[in-house]
Amino acid sequence: MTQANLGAAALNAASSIPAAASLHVPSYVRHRGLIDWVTRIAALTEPDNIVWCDGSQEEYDRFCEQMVAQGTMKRLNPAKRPNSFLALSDPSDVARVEDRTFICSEKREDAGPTNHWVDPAEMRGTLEGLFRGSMRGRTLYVVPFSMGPLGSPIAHIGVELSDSPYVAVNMRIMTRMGRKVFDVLGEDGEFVPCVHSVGKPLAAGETDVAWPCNPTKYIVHFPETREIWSFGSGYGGNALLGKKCFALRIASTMGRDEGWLAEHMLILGVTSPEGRKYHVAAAFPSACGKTNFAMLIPPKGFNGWRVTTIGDDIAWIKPGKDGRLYAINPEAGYFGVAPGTSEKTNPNALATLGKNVIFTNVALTDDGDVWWEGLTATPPAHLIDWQGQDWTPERAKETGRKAAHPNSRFTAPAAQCPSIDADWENPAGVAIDAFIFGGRRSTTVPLVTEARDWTEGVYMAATMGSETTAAAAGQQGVVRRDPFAMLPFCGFNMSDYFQHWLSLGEKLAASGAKLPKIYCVNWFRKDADGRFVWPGFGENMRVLGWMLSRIEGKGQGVENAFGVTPRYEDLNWEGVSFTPAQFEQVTSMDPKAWREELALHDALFDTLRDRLPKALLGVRAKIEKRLAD
Ligand code: SAT
Ligand code: MN
Repeated sequence: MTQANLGAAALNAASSIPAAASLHVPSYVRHRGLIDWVTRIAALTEPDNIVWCDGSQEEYDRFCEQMVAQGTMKRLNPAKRPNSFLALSDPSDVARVEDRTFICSEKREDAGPTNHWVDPAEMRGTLEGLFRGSMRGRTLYVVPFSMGPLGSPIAHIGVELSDSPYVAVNMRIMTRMGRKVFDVLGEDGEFVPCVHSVGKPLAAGETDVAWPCNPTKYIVHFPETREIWSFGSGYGGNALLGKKCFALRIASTMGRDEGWLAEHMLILGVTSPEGRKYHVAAAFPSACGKTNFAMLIPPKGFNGWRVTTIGDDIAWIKPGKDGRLYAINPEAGYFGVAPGTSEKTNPNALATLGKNVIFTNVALTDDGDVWWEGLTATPPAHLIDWQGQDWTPERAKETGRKAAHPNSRFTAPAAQCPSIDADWENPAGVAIDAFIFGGRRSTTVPLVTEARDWTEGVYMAATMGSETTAAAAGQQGVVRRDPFAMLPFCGFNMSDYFQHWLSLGEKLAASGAKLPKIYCVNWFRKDADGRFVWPGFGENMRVLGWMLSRIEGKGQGVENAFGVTPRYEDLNWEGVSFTPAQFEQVTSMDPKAWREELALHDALFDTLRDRLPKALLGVRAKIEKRLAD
């Protein structure tokens, strides 16, 4: 970020700029623009103290101790869960707030019809009102962070100014946070300025007794000046600004301008028994099992295969000199959904959670450990639930009260994952062989389909639909279109985003490179009784195995209305009993349901019509024709 741009970042606040001395700027911070910006934000928000985070273990321990002393976090039993904590949020602050999330581009059309847009000048006025004095009685933490390995050509830097110590400690797990970032920044390096306040100033002598937040919430992005302002929430995706706000919304616009991709994708490696290694990036909406898929353990029948984890949520992907696409995981930790995580569904995640974890909104056991729905088949006889209330299985049966919030989370260091890939911190990234797009659909969409070409793949991804989950506030279980699993995370016009994908494909193809294959999957088909038919989890390896056989040019499949699908005999069924009839249930394509599906694609395209790439309508026409044949 240049100094000129930082000027734009400052709200005209300078009422009482604190003396430079009260900033306590460490000697290793040499970036004048950054220091000026911190000065201006401090003048606006009026914190009692300013702490420049160095990212050390000692500092992390100190912040955690402070929160324990205040009662905003609880230390778990060190014998069971060393160096781990539980935070319980305000019951109103448990998920991302999409209706309070704004993309304030200069022009409304650049945010597009699927984002909430407010004129940037008007929004700056609103923010100035909200942030003025908002940190009174609190400490402003200066949190420098790198998204991606420090100094990687694919990485970028941000600095978050937050009045939440919970944010500071979570950012230390989720990003490369601390002093070294200032070395990379030097005197004038670029960074994305992020300002965050829980929006609850304290009176003199007052301290927090519970999770601070404000009923009024604003999660605001200025794509042109690459700034983020977040007010009123302490929850992950709203407050850990390196994650969805920077690594997706702002980074997607950087990618549009600079010719790369910021995607809501896990990245995994698969190695065959012969030692051939492939890399796959896969997009699913929040809370659809990305973390489980990224840490998959191959089932019986896949002896000698290995799946390794590079990332579980976000991928930054840049074209290399050889025309291939190289991906890094910009994060350094997992902010995963706890409920449903178990020894059976994801043993690697459970092993990752052994120590050094911050849990949010899970239940507390009587011996000072954690529990959530799905962790064990039988719940403990007594718990303190996520709202701090006594909880027993009997009473829960009557009331339906969950012990852990459905969107309760763990924050854990990626390095603790047993399946972590040897290349997960490789600054050059890993070369992507396939993209997978998936949604949660109980009907209509088959288990797996391979796009015949890049454009058909972009169509599949663009028209993805999914039943909504608890990761976002709002009604659950309704199908909504979620193009590329990016609907809540794209920082610009979705039609321009589609065009960006199409153009990138054309450019790479023109350079003679082999493009990654594109697949559409659905693990979530249900039978007439509402039960999942596909066993999922480790068994998803069977689908992955088919994809790899296709990449190697060996696997068979049949042409379908919507790409190429495997027949029963094209998958390896060794070690599992899954009948051809069951396979039919998860792969069948009902022409009537598909005509209805196409009508839903049309509805999306109609919303996006102003800048919609014509090529997508061409694919749609071909699907319709094949359905009629
Ligand atoms: O809340 S987060 O955005 O960090 C997690 C998610 O919704 O995927
Ligand atoms: Mn996510």
